[in-house]
Amino acid sequence: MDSSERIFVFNGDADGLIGQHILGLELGEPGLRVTGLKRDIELLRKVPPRENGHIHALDISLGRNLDALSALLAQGNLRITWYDHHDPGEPPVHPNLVLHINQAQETCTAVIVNSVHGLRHPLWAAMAAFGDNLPATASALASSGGASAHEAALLRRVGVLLNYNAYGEQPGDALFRPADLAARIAPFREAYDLCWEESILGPLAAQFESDRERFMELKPVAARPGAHAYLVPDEAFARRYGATWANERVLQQPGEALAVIHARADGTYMVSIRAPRKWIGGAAGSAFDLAKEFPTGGGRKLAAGIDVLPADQLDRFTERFSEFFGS
Ligand SMILES: [Mn+2]
Repeated sequence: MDSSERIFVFNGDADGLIGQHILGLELGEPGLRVTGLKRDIELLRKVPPRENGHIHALDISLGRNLDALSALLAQGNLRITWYDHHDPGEPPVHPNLVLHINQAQETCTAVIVNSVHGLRHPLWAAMAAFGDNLPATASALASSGGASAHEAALLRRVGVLLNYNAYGEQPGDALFRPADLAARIAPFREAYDLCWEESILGPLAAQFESDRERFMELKPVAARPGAHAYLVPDEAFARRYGATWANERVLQQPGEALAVIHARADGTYMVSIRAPRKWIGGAAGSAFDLAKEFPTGGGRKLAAGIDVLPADQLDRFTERFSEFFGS
C-alpha cells in the first residue's frame, strides 16, 4: 500500500503516541497523522475526506467516534482498524472494520499494538505503560525486553514525561504539540534512542519539575485520615500536572482517597476523584459511587470525576468526600 493512503488517528498521551509509533515501525510511516491533546477524543471526524485508504485509530473511544466511523464505513472502500482499551459501546459490524479492543485493567493501547504485531517492541510498550500508570505491566515488559533496573527507570521517565505533555486544556498549556512529537520520534527504532533526546526531554523535564513544585506547596482544603482534597487554581501548571500528580499520589499512598478540584474561569469546578487502591479497615465504596451523587459525575471504581461542579456545591462536595472516604 502507498503510504499516502495510510492514516493514523490517535490520542496524544503516552500510550496513544507510542502505540502509533510501534505501528509505524511495523507498517511504515503514515501519510497523515491526526491527533490532539489528552482531552481530544472525537478525532475521527477530523480525517479529511478521501476515496480510499486504511485508517488506523488508536487509544480513542470507539463509542465517542461512532457517527464519524459509521459515515466512513458507509463509503464502502475505506478500511479501518481500531486499537484501544476504552469502552467501545456497541461497535458496528462491518467487513472493513477490524477491532483490537481490550478493556483489561492492566493493559493500554501501545501494549495491545505490540501484542497484535508480533511482540517485537516490548521496550516501547513498557515506556507507554509506565506513562499510563501501569507500573506492573511496564516492569514485566521492560524485563522481557532485557532492560536492567536502571534502563527501566529511563523508560519510565520518558513515558511519564510524554504522558504529562498531553494534558492541558488550552493552546499553549502543552510544551509540544503531540503531532510534532510523533513526527520527531518517528525515526527512532529503539526506545533508548528517545531516552537520550534531550532537545525533547530537557525542556519537558524542567517544566514538569517546576509544575510539581507548585503542587507540593498546595495545602489540602479537606483532610481526614484516608481522604485529602486539594483545590487548584485555573492556571497552566495545574491543568498540565494535575493528572500526573494524582497518579503519583495513588501509587505512593494507595490507602488514601484523593480529590483534585480544578477551578475554572467561569466559576465552576472540574473534580477528579481517586478511590483508595487498598482499603484500610474494609469499608467499601468507589469513586464512581461518590461522583454519581452529583450531576455530571461519572467514571469508574478507582477513578471518577465530576465534569461541572457548580460553585455553590463545592462545600457539599468536600464534606461528602470526607465522609465517604475519611475515617
Ligand atoms: Mn491513553
